[in-house]
Amino acid sequence: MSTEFLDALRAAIGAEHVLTEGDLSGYEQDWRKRWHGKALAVARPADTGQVAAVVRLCARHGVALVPQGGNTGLVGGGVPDPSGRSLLLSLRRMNRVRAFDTANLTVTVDAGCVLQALQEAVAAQGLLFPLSLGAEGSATIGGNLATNAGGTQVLRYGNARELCLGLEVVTAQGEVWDGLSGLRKDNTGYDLRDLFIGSEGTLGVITGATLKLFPRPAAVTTALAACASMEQAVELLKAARAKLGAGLTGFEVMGRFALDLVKRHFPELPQPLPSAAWTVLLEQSDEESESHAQVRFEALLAAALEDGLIEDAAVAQSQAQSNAMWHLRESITLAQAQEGLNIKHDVALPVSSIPAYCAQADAALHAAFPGARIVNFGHLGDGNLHYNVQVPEGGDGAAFLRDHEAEVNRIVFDAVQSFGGSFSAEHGIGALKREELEQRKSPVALGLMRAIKQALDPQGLLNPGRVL
Ligand code: FAD
Ligand code: 2HG
Ligand code: ZN
Repeated sequence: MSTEFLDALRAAIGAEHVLTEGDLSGYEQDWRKRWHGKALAVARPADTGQVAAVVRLCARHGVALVPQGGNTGLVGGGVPDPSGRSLLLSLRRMNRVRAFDTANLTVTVDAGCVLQALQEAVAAQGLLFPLSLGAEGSATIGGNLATNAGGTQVLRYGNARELCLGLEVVTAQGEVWDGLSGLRKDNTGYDLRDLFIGSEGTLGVITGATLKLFPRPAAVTTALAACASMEQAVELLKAARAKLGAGLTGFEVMGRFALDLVKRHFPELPQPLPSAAWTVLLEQSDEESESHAQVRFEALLAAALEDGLIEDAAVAQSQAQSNAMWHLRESITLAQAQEGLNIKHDVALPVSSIPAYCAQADAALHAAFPGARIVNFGHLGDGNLHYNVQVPEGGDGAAFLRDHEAEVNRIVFDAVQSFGGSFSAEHGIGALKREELEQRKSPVALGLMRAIKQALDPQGLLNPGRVL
């Protein structure tokens, strides 16, 4: 069967774009190196028509397929299982910017466009595509939409869902749904676009998207502030919102241990506030000018200092300093990877509950696992923490994960649930959080999700074993 299938695949997209030999680890292993899969083959179609042809072949031969963009996902959703029976469908060759409509403030792109390449193409038009995340040099628009990615600009611009006006999708049957509309308003029945966004490759293959663009702000300024406690960081957010309004475009928090790990693995990165218990990174976008932005920032920080919300602050005086501040923030994930095995939690909470959540979860974890190191950082402005756990210093990481990962997760997610939070804010479910979904989502919600999956993919060939 598989020879016949592979021959048909080669005929459909060209033999050189069907990979079965050589080092395929870039497709078969995830970014964190936690999942090591094996694909029947890697198919690299060139356009939507070829994607549809591949999906039709899969449907005819009963072959499961795993869509993949940049393979930067953090929940094991974009790599094949180890069976060697599913097809890895890589969208990376589909990387064209199809069309700008600058009057409508939209751009239409192929799903395999790399996010950073799109940001740059949009900037060349004098406009802004605000989605921004640490993996933007490799992550694709299709992957961003399939996971409903968040990142560092959600506070002002929303997550990937809010930035998408239209989609083009190849269905499980290999039909093309052309929903590439740039309309801001369209209440003509069920919202199919929103069904596919965040579906992690389980309902259809996203092949194109029409995205919202924005005018570029006149100035973007960055500052770091030192807070003695998470309570103060939350109070600072309140003050920044009140003083900067929609001008506040980023509000990230970094715990001391997260930055100590960065210092250990990237000692060359400047840390202007080396003893802060919590470092907040604030970003402001200003419609007037750089000097106007600096004045507003300095007024906000001076008042915060006077009110005891912060202990110290550093305002970036140049683009290079601003880049260095962001680089510090984006390096935490890399420092954690260098440090060794860890357990990631991407949780959402009402901002008002975050200090109490941290106190409760920290105490429960330290009581259960003395020496466990909590790497707490994230998008505080969105109520989204990456509340990660690094195994005890010098401990056997693999043994710790094998013996304790489930209990660590239970402690963290029980605390999250007790504050009305979510166990997955922006990374999705993938393979990693299926059990959590099963246990913590309501039976009614799960029933509806299964009915949708059954209706759209009755053969169960799209990314099986992921999400549901
Ligand atoms: P992949 O990893 O290739 O795939 C992810 C999922 O989407 C899989 O389930 C896959 O099957 C599906 N998929 C991919 N393309 C398609 C398609 N065309 N059609 C249908 N399904 C598809 N995420 C955030 O939300 N915020 C962050 O701040 C953030 N920072 C990160 C920083 C680092 C260093 C890293 C490594 C990751 C980060 N991520 C973040 C996670 C990840 O980058 C995002 O989830 C990203 O959107 C995934 O895009 P991708 O193209 O790499 O998708
Ligand atoms: C970030 O915000 C990413 O940097 C990655 O979502 C988070 O490494 C993590 O846990
Ligand atoms: Zn994040």
